Amino acid sequence: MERTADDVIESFESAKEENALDCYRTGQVVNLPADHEVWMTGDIHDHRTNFRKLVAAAKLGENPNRHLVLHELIHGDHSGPDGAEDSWRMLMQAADLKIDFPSQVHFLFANHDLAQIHGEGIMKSGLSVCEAFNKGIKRDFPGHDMAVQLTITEFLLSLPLAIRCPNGLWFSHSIPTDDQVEKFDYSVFERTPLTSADYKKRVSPVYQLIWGRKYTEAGVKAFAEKVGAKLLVTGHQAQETGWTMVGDQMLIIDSSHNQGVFLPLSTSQDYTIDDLAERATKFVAVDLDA
Ligand SMILES: [Mn+2]
Repeated sequence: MERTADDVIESFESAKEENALDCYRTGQVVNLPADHEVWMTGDIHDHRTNFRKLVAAAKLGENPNRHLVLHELIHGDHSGPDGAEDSWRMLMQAADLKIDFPSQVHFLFANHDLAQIHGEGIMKSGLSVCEAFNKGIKRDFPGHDMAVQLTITEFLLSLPLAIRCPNGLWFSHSIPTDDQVEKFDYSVFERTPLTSADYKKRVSPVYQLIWGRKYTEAGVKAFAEKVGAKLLVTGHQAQETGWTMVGDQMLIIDSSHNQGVFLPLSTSQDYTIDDLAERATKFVAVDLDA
């Protein structure tokens, strides 16, 4: 069924409110309860089969103590001949899922979200992914595209930055680079509401958190110590085989292709990095008809 602009705006507004009211959220961090399950994912980038598998396999309705973490859903490969790209639909499906399961679905703010808010910054095959995204909205909501874009911006700004579990797991889209770890403004995780200064390009804490790459084992260790975490799981960096380790405290996972993985975990069990890697589940191995 095609959705009207009013209907889409209402969904994103309700999901935005659910993000703000998330019963486990304090400031910009979601603190999951003990003895629950959490399925961490990597970037999805409008991979529709993986998203469908994830939601179907998670059976959130039948598993009230199971949480699903979603991030970097937008900017994928579904584009029309006019360059209009379609990933607002996946973002809306995720927003609807948050409305249906407000205490079980949690988002992480990612750099493609920030680029979309700023309306610039990421090119793919010579085209701006943000312009392509807006073009899709313009095509699907003629005359209402600015209102839909605005509600999407507000929804994206409502996403938390990190998730913690009682067993010392920390999830965020990425972490700051080594040279930023010391001076990083860690108060960003507690402050609310954040201001535009917190989202500024390059210099802001949000930007540094979600754009960081090429960190070393020492950088990972320093960041984990600063936030009081034992193990970090992030996305952000593409992984052909699904995941990679950085030292013995960080796992980077990718959910945007069929060799991609998700990570079903307990919020209380004591894990090592090898335990995490062992739990990485390939999307290609998820057979919904079985
Ligand atoms: Mn990213």
